[in-house]
Amino acid sequence: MSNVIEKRPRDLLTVRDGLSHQALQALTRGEALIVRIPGFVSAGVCQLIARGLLRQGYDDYLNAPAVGRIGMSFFETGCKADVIDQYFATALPNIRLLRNACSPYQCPIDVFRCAVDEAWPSGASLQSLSGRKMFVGLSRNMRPGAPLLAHHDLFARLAPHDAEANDLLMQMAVNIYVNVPQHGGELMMWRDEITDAEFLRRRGDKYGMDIEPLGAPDIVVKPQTGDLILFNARKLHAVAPGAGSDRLTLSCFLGFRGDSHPLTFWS
Ligand SMILES: O=C(O)CCC(=O)C(=O)O
Ligand SMILES: [Fe+2]
Repeated sequence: MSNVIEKRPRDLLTVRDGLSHQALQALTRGEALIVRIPGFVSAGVCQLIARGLLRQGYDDYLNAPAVGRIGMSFFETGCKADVIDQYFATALPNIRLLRNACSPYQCPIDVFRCAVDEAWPSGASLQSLSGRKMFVGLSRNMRPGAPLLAHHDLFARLAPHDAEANDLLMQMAVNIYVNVPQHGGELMMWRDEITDAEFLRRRGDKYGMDIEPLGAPDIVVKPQTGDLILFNARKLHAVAPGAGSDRLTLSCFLGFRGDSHPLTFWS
């Protein structure tokens, strides 16, 4: 008879002493679904960076109308060769654009990249795809009233023939919350995973699935300004519409390929 007790992952782990190896391992070992690090950026600096981002200005996603962004998400390429070329041509210029938008403050994604490299024994670096450096640090603007539809994020779907996109053991989503509306804007997550084929069928011609028919989410987290939140992006997740002000984030993915492999960053 087995005396192994199956342990359900903790829904949310709040870490108050900053990003650490243990905090990252809680996710990679499946011990937590969401890790929250409060105060990664101070509220005062967030306010100033928010101004810089809004001054820079947001364009809508090519394939997700009503979601504003600075920089391009690899998700927008949708396996189209010309959009993939556009993504790589703008990757490094867009990293610099975001850095300038945050200036004279440090771009929080740059600080995050250093902190992960320092915390993870095998280090961490910017993801390349077939020798081309990817973009990292996408800023999203969810305007009042706009939800982010339910979805999971899967690198391999977007680069089915690239080895670097097909050897991930986990894809973590990373968000730094630069401005959070007073009401709404919660991150919602469902514990059950669905296959990508089922996801693509159920989302139809939209980028994600409507939230209502999914029923109540298993986990709801209201981010606070300055939070760094990491989660397992393979779980269905969505963002509730906010009210009052824009919901501004800086984001990336973090790829895990095993304890002795470097982590990688991309957007
Ligand atoms: O903005 C958020 O809280 C989550 C956005 C998201 O879907 C992601 O980072 O993968
Ligand atoms: Fe996502």
